[in-house]
Amino acid sequence: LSSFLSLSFAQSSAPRLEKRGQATQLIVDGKPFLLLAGELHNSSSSNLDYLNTLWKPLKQQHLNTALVAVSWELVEPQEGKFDFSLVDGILKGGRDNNLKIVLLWFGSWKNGLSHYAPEWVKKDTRRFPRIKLENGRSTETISALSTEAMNADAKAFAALMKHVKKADASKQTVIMVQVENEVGVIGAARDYSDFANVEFAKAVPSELMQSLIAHKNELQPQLKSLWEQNGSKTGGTWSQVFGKSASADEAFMAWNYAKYINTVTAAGKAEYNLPMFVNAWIVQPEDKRPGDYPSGGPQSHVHDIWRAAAPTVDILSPDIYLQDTKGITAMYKHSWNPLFIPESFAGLDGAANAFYVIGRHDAIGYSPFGIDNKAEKPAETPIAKAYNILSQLTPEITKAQSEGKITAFTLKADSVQTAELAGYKINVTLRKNWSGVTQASQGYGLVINTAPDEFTVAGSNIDVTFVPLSAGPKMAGLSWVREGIVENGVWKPGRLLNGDNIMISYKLAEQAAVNKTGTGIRLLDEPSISKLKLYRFE
Ligand code: N0T
Repeated sequence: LSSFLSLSFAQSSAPRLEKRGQATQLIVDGKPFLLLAGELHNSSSSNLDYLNTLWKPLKQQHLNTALVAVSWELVEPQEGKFDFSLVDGILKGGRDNNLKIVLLWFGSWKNGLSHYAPEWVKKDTRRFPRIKLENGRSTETISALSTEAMNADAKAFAALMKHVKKADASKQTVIMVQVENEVGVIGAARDYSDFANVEFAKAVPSELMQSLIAHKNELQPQLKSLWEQNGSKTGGTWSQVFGKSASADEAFMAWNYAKYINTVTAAGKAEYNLPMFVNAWIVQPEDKRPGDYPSGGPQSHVHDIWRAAAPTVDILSPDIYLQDTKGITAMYKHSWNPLFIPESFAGLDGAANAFYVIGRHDAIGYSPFGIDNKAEKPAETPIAKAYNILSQLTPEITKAQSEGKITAFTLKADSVQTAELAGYKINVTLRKNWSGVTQASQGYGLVINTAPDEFTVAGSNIDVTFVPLSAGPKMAGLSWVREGIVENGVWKPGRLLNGDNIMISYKLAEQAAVNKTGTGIRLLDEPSISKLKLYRFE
């Protein structure tokens, strides 16, 4: 009985994704958790002496989580012989340094290729067939249509998750797992091996057709129009349903990758049911067709195919190495897909993105890639400063996410950005000086509605004004602004900000007339938190 009790306790309290109000959140130790994370370089966790030099600066950068690779080649160097010593070292490093861990399973694929498969898999190309390109050339990529490879990968991943459960379920260092890394065919739109050609000529599985039909009104626009352009068929071959273009090839590969990964994920979850996600190497501006970018990976235009084929995958995530964070995150956040950014920028861009995705899209977290790059002063990096603020505000932010009472901004150009929240239109511009001249090239911030007419504003280098949207006096000014910090979960008020420390400008009267706003709040370069109350006047 006691073992039954402890087992069910461990299971019921395991990290999980849960819909709380309007947001899907990652629940860790019973509370919503924001991943203020960073991903280590690919080889950093292949040697413990090396890895152990990296932990300290992560904590100094205010990270609460590290994304760390675990590779198939090191976990199962010989078939059926498992070695989890590196995994144990990663868990110990996380615990000793008070960091949660997200494991990245580099199994069959890493950036499209199969470099992380064990040697016994790599060299057995009969048992584990490779993708062939259109010109007949072989590749270093395991075919997503290989059942043998899928089962071998699933076995290894299940063994990993079984070990993690045994070693960690009572401590919960590992809070999420990424299955594979940036999958998809590179160099061709699909697998052109003989067996893949045979499959491609067959009918689209009815399981997929049924799912597309069931979700007809919420399909991603690109897939929807592709389907419609080809006559909205409810069955037929891939080319009949999705057309003669490379898009049919990509749809076919998406189905096959997602099916394969669903099997791997399900095998892992059967051992230890942690939240699991996949990540996409997204389409780059210079890419012309699938295969220029990994074809079949979880691109937003094939999300509906992934949704149908991989129900055990909890999140389809974008790796963002492009400037258009707003466009990309909008494409990845759906009513059924929470947002998590496993790879992106550090630096000022990263600081701004972290605020933006968490405050605007209810993201469960953010993670710059290559976080183990040596920083001169880790505690002073833009990410450190942003995460410091976000970690202080985490309970307030996650509550506001679930209540729909938070918004966020990131801006580089000197234009006004707006959002509506709690009966106000919020205008945000880059920080100006007293004479109205822009003082920064990147600004970011989040705004939380805490009570009627009261807000928490946090961030850096922005001016924020409020315009009432409800009936009554048309302008809003500041009743008061109070800076502060959160210590051990408690708001510690600092100075009352006024005079030069709010958004004062000699153009105030003009600004009021033109923008129809009263005085607002100015966040300086050093990221900070303030609370404020508005009053209304005419
Ligand atoms: C990422 C990272 C790491 C032609 C690159 C980004 C990580 C992997 N791949 O440093 O290798 O493991 O997931 C792909 C970015 C696409 C840009 C292609 C430009």
